[in-house]
Amino acid sequence: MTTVMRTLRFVALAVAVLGTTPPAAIAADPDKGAPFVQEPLPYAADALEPAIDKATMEIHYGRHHAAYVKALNEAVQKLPELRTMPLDEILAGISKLPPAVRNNGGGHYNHTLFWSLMAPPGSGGEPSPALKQQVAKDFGSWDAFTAAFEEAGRTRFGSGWAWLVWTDGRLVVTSTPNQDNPLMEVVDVRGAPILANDLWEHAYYLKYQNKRADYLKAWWSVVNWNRVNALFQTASK
Ligand code: MN3
Repeated sequence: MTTVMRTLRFVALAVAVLGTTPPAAIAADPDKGAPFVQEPLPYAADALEPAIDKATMEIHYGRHHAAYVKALNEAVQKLPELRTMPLDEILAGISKLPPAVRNNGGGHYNHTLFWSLMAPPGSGGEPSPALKQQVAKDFGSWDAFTAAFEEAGRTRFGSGWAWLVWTDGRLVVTSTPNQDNPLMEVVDVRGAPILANDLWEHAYYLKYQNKRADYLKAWWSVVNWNRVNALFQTASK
């Protein structure tokens, strides 16, 4: 990789962290034996307290997400055509690929997006007027939207994700099992992810134990609305 390419890659990462590109921009690096890379957390492990405790973040990022990236890299060793494909393109055709790519590719994509959708309390900004207007149109009110999002999280049985998705010119709340996501052609609601919350017990169990509903309520305090606004703007234009 040349210095220019490295610089471009750094700029792309910086732009991604600042929230002006869609989450699809997880590129594989064919120069590497392991093409998929776990980028650094955009904040310290204790930065999301009290909603999410430091130990949970350390284990979630350092073990769970890292394991998805490792297993995805192992899975694509046997599928060389995937080694140069952006992850969003891989996920869009997931029904033709092995379960290891679905589970670990989804896991890598979802967690990379998830970290970017959170920020230390008080630093994530506010929902934009455009987002608020669209939410009012599609859900009736902001409170109706947050209630629907929490309900999607509460009622997903077992492990999965709650989503706010832009699809067919409107915002929809949905949930997926395991590491599936709205990019995959196999899910109920396909579209552009705008907001996502991790419903796996590993995301909250140390602090909240069986009280998933309490985690879902506390989580609003660490949403990075600046990032959500940018994803909505990109998806809806
Ligand atoms: Mn997780």
